[in-house]
Amino acid sequence: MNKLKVTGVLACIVLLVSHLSHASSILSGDDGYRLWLKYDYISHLEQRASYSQQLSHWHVAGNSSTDKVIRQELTYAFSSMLGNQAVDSQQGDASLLVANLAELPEALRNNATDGKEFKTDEDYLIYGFSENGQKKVLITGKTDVATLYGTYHLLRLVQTRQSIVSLNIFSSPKISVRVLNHWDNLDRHVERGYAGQSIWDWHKLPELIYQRYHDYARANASVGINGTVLNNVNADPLILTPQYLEKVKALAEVFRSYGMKVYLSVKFSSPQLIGGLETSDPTKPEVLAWWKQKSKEIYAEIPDFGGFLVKANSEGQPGPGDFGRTHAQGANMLAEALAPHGGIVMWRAFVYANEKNEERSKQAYSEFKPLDGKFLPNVLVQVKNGPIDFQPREPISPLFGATPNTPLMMEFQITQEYLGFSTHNVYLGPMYKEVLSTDTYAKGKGSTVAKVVDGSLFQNNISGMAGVSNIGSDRNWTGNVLLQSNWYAFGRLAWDHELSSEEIAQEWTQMTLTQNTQAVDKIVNLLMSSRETTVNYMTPLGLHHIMDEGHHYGPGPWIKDLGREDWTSVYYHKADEQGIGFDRSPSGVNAVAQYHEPLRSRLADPSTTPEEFLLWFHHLPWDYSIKSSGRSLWNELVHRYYQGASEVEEMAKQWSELQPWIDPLLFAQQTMVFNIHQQEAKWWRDACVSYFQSFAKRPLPDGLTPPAHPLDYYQNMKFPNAPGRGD
Ligand code: GCV
Repeated sequence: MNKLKVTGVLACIVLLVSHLSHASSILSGDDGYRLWLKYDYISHLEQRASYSQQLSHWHVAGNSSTDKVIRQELTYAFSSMLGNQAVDSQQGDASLLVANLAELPEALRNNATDGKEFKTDEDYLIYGFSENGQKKVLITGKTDVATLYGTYHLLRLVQTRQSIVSLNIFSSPKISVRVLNHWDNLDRHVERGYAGQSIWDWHKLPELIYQRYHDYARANASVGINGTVLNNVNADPLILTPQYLEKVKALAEVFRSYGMKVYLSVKFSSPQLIGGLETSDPTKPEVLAWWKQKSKEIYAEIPDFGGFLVKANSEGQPGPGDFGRTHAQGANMLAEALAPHGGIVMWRAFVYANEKNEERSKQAYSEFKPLDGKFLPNVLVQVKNGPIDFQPREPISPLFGATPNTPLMMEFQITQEYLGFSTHNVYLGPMYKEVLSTDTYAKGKGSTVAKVVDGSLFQNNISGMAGVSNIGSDRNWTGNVLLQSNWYAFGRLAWDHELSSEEIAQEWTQMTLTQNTQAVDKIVNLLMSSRETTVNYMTPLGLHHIMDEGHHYGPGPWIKDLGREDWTSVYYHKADEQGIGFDRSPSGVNAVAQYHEPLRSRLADPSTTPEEFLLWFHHLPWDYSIKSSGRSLWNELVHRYYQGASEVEEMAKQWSELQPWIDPLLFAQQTMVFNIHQQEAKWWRDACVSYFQSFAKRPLPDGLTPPAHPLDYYQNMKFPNAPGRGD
């Protein structure tokens, strides 16, 4: 064989091998389906022995369908983590006892509950005690669902290798309604969904119940999520027809055992669209009668139905405004229909209309503030965290703290509509925490958003938090395993907003990815900085809504001339030769007036506005001096774009070093995601820097590599088939 031929053969082999290394057929392993409930075998001998000793005999006292779920979970978890060393046994012999408070022997109940007040049916207690010289653990609460939550807590302790000796953990949810919002259409398209199709196979329901429905409910229960809104807020009225209610009922029956209620998004004009009425005016008796009858029909089939979520008079959806009525009149009519059955209305405050001729960030406040106190007790007004729309960073919505007599429910987005879809690795725990810990000053210092939302600030008797789901039919549920952490973090924070995003990241990592402490630290660091990194390469210094039009995939700061001014990017950044930013101060649209003092004055002045919100509230000259760095605004903007993109490279590098500790399949998949993430962060950087440079007309700071292509290259990129589009 001559040299040329040898080189040729070698090249073929190299090509084949590199091709194979991307072929899934040679890799088997963790595909992410098991989420954080993997229960991997505890390979450390001493650890396993110590847990086995403590958990060797367990007993679940009750016999409800939830108790059966607990039994199944313990059987599965212990056989998986400990080998078949733990057995379901008699109550007297059990070292782990799961039992309802009411059924406990009096002495044990008194000792265990000493000084603890069980305020809700979901509160649980995990209590370690000794009996006849044997160490035991009790999980108890007023209901079987409470003990299910306690069981998941105990399993989490084992999964994160914590001690389960002498436990005395009492936990009570800080928020009562903790729900996912699925923006899933009945044809299985998920609006703003980036993980495949809807997990609800409406066509095959009610007969076909996928195991996935159970696993979905298990995952939710394990983090304390107690409800799900099955369908898109841009609602199809058909959901309320008998044909679909039968399917809803089938799902409700699965979820009930896991403590999850089912809710539905409803179209306000349903009485006309499916009820044959001539109007949907909430003041007309026949309209109320229709909703009452519909509610009766639903509760006859689903006695624990949660209630309705409504998007009204927003982005083309019908609402009470169509009949000259207020949001309160619309919400109250539905609330009246649901009240006899114990249902609630979650009425969204995401409204903005052309006719009002008011700046978009101000409209929700203007419309809802005057309605404070006008809603019935079973109505929650659901408010997005920021005043515009789930941007990588927004100031808080000024509605938080503005309605002392109306409970406000938080709406977070878990799916990444404006955060790079499912190929950008962004852990949202820090963002949720940033919002929740922001001070509204509504009742003086310390009036945090969390206290508004959990009802403690204004003593509301109902509280709620919703997360727009990132779940789809993808085998790994969320399109990218790292993004499972956002579903997880949402649930954990909805239960207890005082947890830190770091501890949540840590427990999620240990349960999902690896037990190696060094690797866990690395991953937690990577997760913790990921959101700030994303803000840097997408929307630094308070820029917002500069994504490409419609689908919101990729950069589009040049977008203009759409049906509405406030759908364009140029409306939001207002870049010109003088400077950049939206003047929402008193010299501009005065959106700051909607906040309480001292926030209002702080945000009114660029020198006291936090830098992360500078261009949200102010239009500033390109040479404005940035306090923290001494750079000019132009140089700072460019610096942050470059910093963000290089941080993603660093994240990818960190990830590549984790190979020894991560399942090979999961590692390979995630590595490919990181490759996309790196490319897209650079794309964001280059497109935005080129575009803004065309106004700033200033050079890039020394030492930076200029964008790879001219501006029109980025402007001409088109993605007509980007996933998750709204209709
Ligand atoms: C479900 C944004 C999204 C829409 C979404 C809307 C809403 O505008 O782009 O897809 O509609 O918010 O929250 O209602």
